Amino acid sequence: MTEITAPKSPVTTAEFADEIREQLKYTQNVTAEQATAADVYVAASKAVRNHLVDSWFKTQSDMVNGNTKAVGYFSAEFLMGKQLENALLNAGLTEQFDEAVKELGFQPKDIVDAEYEPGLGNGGLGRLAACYIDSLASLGVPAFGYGIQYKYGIFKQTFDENGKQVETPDYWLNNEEPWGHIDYNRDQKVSFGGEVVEENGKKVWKPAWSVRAVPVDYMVPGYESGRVNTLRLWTAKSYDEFDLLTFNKSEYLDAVKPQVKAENISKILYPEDSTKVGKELRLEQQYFFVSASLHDAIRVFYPGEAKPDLTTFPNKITFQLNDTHPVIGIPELMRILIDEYDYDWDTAWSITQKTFNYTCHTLLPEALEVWPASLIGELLPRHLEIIKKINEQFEDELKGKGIDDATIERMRIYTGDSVRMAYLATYGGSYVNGVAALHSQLLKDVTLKDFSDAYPDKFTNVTNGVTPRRFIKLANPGLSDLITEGLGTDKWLSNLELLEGLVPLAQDDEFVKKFAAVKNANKHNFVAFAKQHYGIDVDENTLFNTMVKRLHEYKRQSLKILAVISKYAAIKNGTVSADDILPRTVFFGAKAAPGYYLAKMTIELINNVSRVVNNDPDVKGKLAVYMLPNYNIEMAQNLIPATELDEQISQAGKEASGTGNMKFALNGALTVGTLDGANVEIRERVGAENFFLFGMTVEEVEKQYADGYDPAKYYEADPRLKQAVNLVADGTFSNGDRNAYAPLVADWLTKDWFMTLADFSAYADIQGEIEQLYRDPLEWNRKALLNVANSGFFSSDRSIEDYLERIWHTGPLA
Ligand code: F58
Repeated sequence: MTEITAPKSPVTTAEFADEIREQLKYTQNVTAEQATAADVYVAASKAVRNHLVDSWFKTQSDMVNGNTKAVGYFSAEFLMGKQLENALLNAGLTEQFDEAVKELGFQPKDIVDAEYEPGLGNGGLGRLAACYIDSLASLGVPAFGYGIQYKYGIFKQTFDENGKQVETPDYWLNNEEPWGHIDYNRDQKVSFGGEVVEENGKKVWKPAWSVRAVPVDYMVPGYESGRVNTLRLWTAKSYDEFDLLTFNKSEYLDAVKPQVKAENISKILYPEDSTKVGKELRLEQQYFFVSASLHDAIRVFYPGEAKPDLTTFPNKITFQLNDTHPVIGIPELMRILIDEYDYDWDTAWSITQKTFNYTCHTLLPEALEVWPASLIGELLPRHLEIIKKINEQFEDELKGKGIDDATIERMRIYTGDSVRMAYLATYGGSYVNGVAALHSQLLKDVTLKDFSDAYPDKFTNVTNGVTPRRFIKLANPGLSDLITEGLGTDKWLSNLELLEGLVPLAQDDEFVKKFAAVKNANKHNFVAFAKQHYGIDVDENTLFNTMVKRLHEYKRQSLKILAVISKYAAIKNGTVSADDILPRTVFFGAKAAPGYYLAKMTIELINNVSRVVNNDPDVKGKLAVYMLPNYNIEMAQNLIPATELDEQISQAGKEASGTGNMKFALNGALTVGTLDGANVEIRERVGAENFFLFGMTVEEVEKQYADGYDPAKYYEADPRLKQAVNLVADGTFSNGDRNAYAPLVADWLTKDWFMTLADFSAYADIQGEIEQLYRDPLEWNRKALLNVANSGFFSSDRSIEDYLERIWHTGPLA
């Protein structure tokens, strides 16, 4: 096998082992003999960090002193995953680390596993931000990720004895966290509330309270680029002194109230996914990190200047708004320019509009944030004034374009009682992009149609991507070695389109067999992982079929579980002969938002189907179903490489892009999916014959809505569906309790907004095709290999290059 040449590193194994020992001694204060895996993890992490410092400094000074525009990626979420292995890879220290820890008496895997995964994001949007900052650094583009260091990340998920989801707080900072450096000397003051008064003809905001935003810096090393960028996550601290007077009156809790209020701002990540949460604390969080970041960027690019020339600001940095969450940054930059730096409105507007761009990640109207004007007025009175003025200017501009009153009415940013953040972002920035070709088209045709008609040049597409470093190299070392062998180079890790070179090898049966062997080894490894983490015994001689993503009705986990139930019934009834049954293991992984009733009930149903099916001797060895708890990045890195069949079965027109679909294709799974989000582009690239397509198209869905959709009709028409629904209704999966899933069943039969029932027959039918192909391992693996070979487009490096060209108009440092 061709050896992967690690990037040159200045240290030997012996030196790196010494550096770890030094950290153990001087910062961990344990001897090498006393050290546990957790100690070595911290020590090694700090040692790696030290290796990155010089490149980090140089990147920062080149960024500030050069004339390459930087990127500021504003995101309420960065779902980073474990850091150590990634930092080692990008710093070119993997081999030294492996040998050094062995020398210290440990297995590398135990050290890497000792890291606690930070969960500072909900799902796709947060993970995308993490992939993008990895790619920015790898491409050598100077960039900041700006966000919040939540004390509590996404909740930890377990299931109770009835299969219900239980959420427990995830206090990830309970463990020593060697990556973030808290920099008390680069703090920013962020203020809230109060009122706006006029002083000498000028508006002056007199806030009621302030919090101290303190940055925690994470280095973001590029792969083989020699560049290290910064992820700056803000944590909230209180300015208020402890109120001694109140304390002396024995009212201790009242005395600490201001601290508690301030520090609450960065306490918890909202565990919502694609649903709106109109909570005051959330707006406080959004403003908190955006205000601190804007002031920080000015500090960084105009160091020590009391009166900087901020008309040059858009040449220094461009801000990408990751969904609507940071959009309050638009009026905030206006306020900073006008109130703090005395610019006139028009100059401020020109700077602001040039500086911001907006990425939309949804097609669900309810997920576009709308804030009550009263709430903004209370919390940010000056910003509400600015927003109103932006809206006036906007309406004038539209009139000037000859747009009719009814259209203007629909487009208003400020409606009199609320503020539409997506509209503010679209008007207030230079570009708007969707996250897959279909999504961007639907934004133009439907969601933001009026805007696209009025400002066609603003709209563009950047199809999402994922980082091949984490999701191929680290997650799937076996496949990585095979790719390198096949291509004769490891350059594909920074130029993923090179995977195309594998296409001819799909005709080489020996290579395909090696590919199949890698998949089987990954399945074997996952069996061990599943035993260790979940205590389950998975049969590796079955088709590994996976559906992992947030639990949402539009993603249609219901469709999958109904098909599983139908299959179970067919085996039980003997409708399929034993010979015709292809043994399958179905894995689900999904967190539901804590307040999302039907989503939580779906989890409970899956768990109970799992209990019934897995304990039924009649189906043993033929069908098994697992709802794996607490889906996170670590599970993804282990499960995706082991998966053979991936489920991307959302209702057409609802999944903006999906990024799991890309990870699976790149790891050699075949996809069963609808024409939705990036599935469309994946199928185009890997070839229709290498993708299991089923279900209605966007147009067919629209037609059904228009004609009046009746799910009961589908229930009556397909006996397989009828039987599956009946088994849920009759208590088969609830110990005879017919009420247990009544709300879910009622929803399916009377409403079924995402048309699960309408797509059921097509989905059930295509299973036959899937199973037929799987019986021919060589053909299956040939197609799976072609998925890998043709998915190079879905690297986040390519996405970032698209952003550079279409939106940011900048590039790597010289
Ligand atoms: C996801 N959105 C999209 N939102 O659903 C998915 O299709 C896309 O691939 C991905 O973004 C990346 O573009 C998403 O993950 C959230 O998690 C938000 C969190 C905060 C509240 C609103 C939803």
